Amino acid sequence: MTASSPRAGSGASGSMEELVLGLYQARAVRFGDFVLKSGLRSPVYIDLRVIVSHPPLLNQVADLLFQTAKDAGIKYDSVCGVPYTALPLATIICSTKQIPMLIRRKEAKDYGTKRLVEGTIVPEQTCLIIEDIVTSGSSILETVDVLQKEGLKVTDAIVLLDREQGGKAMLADKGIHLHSVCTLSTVLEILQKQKKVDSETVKEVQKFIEGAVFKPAQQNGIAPGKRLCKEMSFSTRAQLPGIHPIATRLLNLMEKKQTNLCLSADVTDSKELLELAATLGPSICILKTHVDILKDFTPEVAKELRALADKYQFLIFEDRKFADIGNTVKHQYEGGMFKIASWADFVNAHVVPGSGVVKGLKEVGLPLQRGCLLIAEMSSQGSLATGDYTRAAVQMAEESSDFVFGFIAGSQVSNKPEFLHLTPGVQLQAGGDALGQQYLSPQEVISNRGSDIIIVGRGILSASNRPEEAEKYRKAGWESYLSRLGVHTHD
Ligand code: S5P
Repeated sequence: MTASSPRAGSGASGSMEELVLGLYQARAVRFGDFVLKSGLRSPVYIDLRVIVSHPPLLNQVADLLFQTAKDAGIKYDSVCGVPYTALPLATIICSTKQIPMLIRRKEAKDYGTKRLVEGTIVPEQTCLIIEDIVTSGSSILETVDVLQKEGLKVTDAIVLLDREQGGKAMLADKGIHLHSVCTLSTVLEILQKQKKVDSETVKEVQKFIEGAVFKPAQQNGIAPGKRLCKEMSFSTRAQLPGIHPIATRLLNLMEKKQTNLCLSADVTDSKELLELAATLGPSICILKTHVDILKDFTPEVAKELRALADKYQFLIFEDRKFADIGNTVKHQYEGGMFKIASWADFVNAHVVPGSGVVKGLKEVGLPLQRGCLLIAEMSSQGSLATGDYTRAAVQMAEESSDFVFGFIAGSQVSNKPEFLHLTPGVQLQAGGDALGQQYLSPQEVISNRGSDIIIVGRGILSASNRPEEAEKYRKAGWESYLSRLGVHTHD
């Protein structure tokens, strides 16, 4: 028996119907028009947390999960539920079947001081993972990761409901076999048969699911867990509820000017900077400055740059990379000779100081309706901004989305469409420089790695005809965005 075939643990299809109807009656599965946490609209909403309020259903689900593991012949020493919904399920299984349980802590903040797994860990023993629902498989993988770091073996995961959005393949890619009690197709089939849902809705849900499939890295060339298909357009994202006003402005002007090119105006002469802004202005959505490399900065330069930004409709991004305690960055942002906050639409910050850096910047920037990007990854060789560091940056952004609207990163690091991704280290020709910079093509960055905006400096600045070269980059970036939009379910 394949684990994902429509089945019930007891083997009778009647039990499967009973389960699905139980879930429907408990309102764990609902149909309508929902806006998901990611901002996507969905015709189906599944929330299995409610089953704790229905003890018979809770017991039934726990039993089916256990039976599925048994039928698949999995051998294991302990059980761990993916927090939080699966915790009571794992508890019931372990209590009724007398199996040792492990609890994974979800709070990742105090890595150094807190245990990440509670219970007795016996290295080399096998732990079975229990989960309520799987979409991309990323929650299960997080738990696998934690358990494996503790020396445990993890080979299998049992899930109540597989949404069939690629989670099984994503997990298989990481060596984890996913066994599901039932699939979303089975749920739809049963509810349609029971006349709880009409065929129109079923078709709509099927279309939604097909348009949002996650694929393993080697199939799509991007990191696991990334949304490859059914991309939202920039203008749709501009209207997402709760999106930062700077992101809205930027996305709208990108769509209007058909450009996702940010010019990295790394010149040392103010006149040259203003000339670049005036001649390349129509081709770009952002002009990025390093104001501290200008040898002749005056407040007048900032004023003129601001006027050109308003005339040609681009945003000004001061690439200051703040990286100090909140109180210091506040002064660096607001004062000194550059008074960055008074003219730059947005800035960026390293996350290494912790959330204080964002809090400090926010005190100055929020009243001025400014925004901030966090540096989640860097383009330079040997960058330490990877793995847990990148994840911490994403978490920090999510916690301050009233001020932070995106990332500097080499690829899409968050699948929340309200966050923008800007990628430096871009040239039409691959390669690098002598100081560790590494270049990728616009196509690679936008189409394959899921970023939104290319940041280009020397690729344009070293050309003899800069406006012509900027247009080349604009076209390459925009076409890559369009091709990404055009990719539907299959690549
Ligand atoms: O990881 C990074 C982050 C940034 S903001 N790598 C980068 O190169 N940058 C900046 O992007 C860098 O400071 C420079 O201003 C620009 C890249 O310039 P280019 O000439 O190599 O295109």
